[in-house]
Parts: sequence; structure tokens; C-alpha cells
Amino acid sequence: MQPFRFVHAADLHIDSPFRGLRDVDKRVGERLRESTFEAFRNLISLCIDEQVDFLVIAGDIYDGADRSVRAQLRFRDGMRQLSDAGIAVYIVHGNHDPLDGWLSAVTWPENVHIFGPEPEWKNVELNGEPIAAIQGVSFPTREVRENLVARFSTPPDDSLFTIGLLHSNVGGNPNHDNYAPCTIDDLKLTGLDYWALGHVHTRQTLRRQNPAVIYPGNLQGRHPNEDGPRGCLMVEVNDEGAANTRFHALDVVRWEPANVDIADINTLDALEAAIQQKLDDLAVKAEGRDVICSLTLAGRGPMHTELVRPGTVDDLLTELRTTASESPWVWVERIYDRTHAELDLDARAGSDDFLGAVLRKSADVLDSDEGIKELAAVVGDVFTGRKNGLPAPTDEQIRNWTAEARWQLAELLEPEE
Ligand SMILES: [Mn+2]
Repeated sequence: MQPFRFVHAADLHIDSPFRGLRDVDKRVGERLRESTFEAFRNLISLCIDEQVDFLVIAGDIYDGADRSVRAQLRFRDGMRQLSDAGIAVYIVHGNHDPLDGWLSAVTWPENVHIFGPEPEWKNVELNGEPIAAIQGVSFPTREVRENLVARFSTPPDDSLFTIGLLHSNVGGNPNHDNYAPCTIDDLKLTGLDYWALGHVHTRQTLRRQNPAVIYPGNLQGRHPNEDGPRGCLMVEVNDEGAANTRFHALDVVRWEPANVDIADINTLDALEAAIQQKLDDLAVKAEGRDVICSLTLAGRGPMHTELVRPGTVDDLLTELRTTASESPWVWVERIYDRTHAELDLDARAGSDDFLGAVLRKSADVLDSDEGIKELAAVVGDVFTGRKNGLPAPTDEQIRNWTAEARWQLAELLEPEE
């Protein structure tokens, strides 16, 4: 078998609007709006610089079914560049850009193949010789509840490396819409070698080989939950038909959480310095990219009293934003104050008074599954009652709320000196 290399990308979401970010700086807003375009440009550059043999894109190229004109033109430009470099592209569409969405008449260069609503096979050729066969299918419409893998066929030619190109929720990932659901066993039964998936935005290898089943994740994080490096996979297939993948970061703005513990911090300027150090570390880690940080202050310490005073956290946020460096910048998106007073709840629970009794009782509840269940039955009513109809809280939520309630009560009843 002839060795070859291809790039597996998915979930480009070009021209994501980044709604819902609170009071962002103009430069931050502009950078974010351009970020999905730039990440796409990085994808094209990688393919050309590395002279890969072809590129596969597993859906959600555009963010909206009504594809933005800018996104379509930029995407077409990228396809033309690849065409000039002799790199073929194979595309399926997903739930964000189904075939029935609005689409301008764009003329695609010859190197681009867009799979239709029925699975079909395409051979990839290198120097006139077939090296791989790709079978793909596009979402005809946004909500595909059918298992599309059932319509895939086994490879017509056993001698070629085979790739399945699909936008799908494999294994019922609860964090993503359950579109085109299927199982790893379904994929295994098709007899293909590599499943190039899209839809789940966090990179994950569901199966390493026979077949490889992989989500590359999206090219550019779009909110605090899409944190860390984002990009695509370089897949190398050797002469024995074994596929090796290597991740390449393509993102231009990185989302990162940060945690600062207030223990041992006694002054406001020491707190500011500790935060600044964290932000500097993030900047280094991001290797020249801009960073958006969700900052959590945690731990027990004397600064808690200052942090709970109205306006302190907001002022701190404003100050961190004002002093942020020009470029690359680290923008603090928000500050979560999870700090507590310098109280030792375990020791305090030994006291023979009201607070001691409550702390002992609540510690017992936290220690036993039955205690949590009992509490869940009472609290759950507030959520699932006829008027509200909200989902019942999980045991973990009940546990967290109970732990937090202990702190709030202790801090109210035991003001610091
Ligand atoms: Mn997506």
C-alpha cells in the first residue's frame, strides 16, 4: 500500500457570532469575530505547508444553516488555494449547515467534493493511482434522528484504505444534540478503517484502530466550555495501512480557566500579583495567541472579607482589564468568587452551640448517600413541582449546595474579628 497523509478537520463554524459575551472590549470583540476565519486560514496553510495529500471536513463548516456570505466567500477562497496546491477536499455537511440551508451559488474548484444526502463512495487518487476510498453523507436537514451508518456500505475494494466521513453523535454524548446517533459497534460493522467524525467539539479518540473512530474537535473555541487548544488532526497512513494521528493547534484565541487560591494572601496587592502571575502563565502557555480567561478565586483566607464587600470583585475585574497588555492579550471574561472565610468548619463543628449542631448534622448528611437522597427528595420537589417543571437536581448538585450552605451559615453566624 502506498503511504499517504491527510488532514481531518470538523466543526469550523466559520463566522460564529460570539453572542452573549458581557461588555467585551472592542479589540476583543473584533478579534473573536475574526477568529473562526483565521483558524480556517491556519487550516489551509497547514495543508499547503505540510503538502498533505487531501483534506476531509466532517460537517459544520458554517455556523448557520443560512450561510453567511463572508463565510462562503472565504471558504471558497481556501478551497481555491488548496486546488492550486493540488490538494483534494472531501466534505460532508452537518446540523449547522445542512443541505437545505440557504446557499449562494458558489462555484467550487474541481478538487472539492461535497457528499450529498445519500452515502456514496469516492476514490482518492495520488499520481493517477487510487490510494484511499472515502464514503460520506451530508445532513439533508438540521434534525437528523436517523442512524445514518445503517445506510453505509462495506468497501467495494479491499485493497484500499477506507474512510467514513460523518457528522454524528456516536455513543450518545449527552453534551451534544443527539443527531445521526450511532454506536461504535455500528461503525465497526461497516468494515471501514478510519471514521472521520464531526459534531462533538472536544477532541477525542473513541477507538484507536480497527477502525479508528475519532473526533478532531472544533478549530476555534467559542465559549468558556470550549477551553484549551483547538485544531485538527494530521493522519499518516503507512504502507501497512495503519493510521497514526497527530494534533495540530489552529486556534487564534484560546479560552482558559484559571484558579487562584487566596490562602496565605493577606493584602490586595498580593492578590493582584498572584492573579497577574496566573494570567502571565496562561499567556506563555498559549504561545502567542490571545487568551480569554474565566478566573475563579478559591480557598480560605483573610481576603475573603474584602472580596464579599459589594463592588470589590467588579473593581478588580475592571482593573485587570485596564492593565492587560496590548497584544497578545489575556482578557478576564469574569471572576467567580468561591472564597471562604478563615474558618475551620471541622473544628467549629465540635462546639456545643447552634452552629456546632448544624455543622455536625450537615456533615452526617454529606457523609451518607441516604442523607443526600433524603435531602434530594425534599429539594427536588421545589424543582419538579407542577408549576416549575424543571429537571430534578442531581445528587452531586445537592451535595455541592449542602457544602456551600454550611459555609454561608458559618460565615453569617461567625463574623470574623
Ligand atoms: Mn458543530
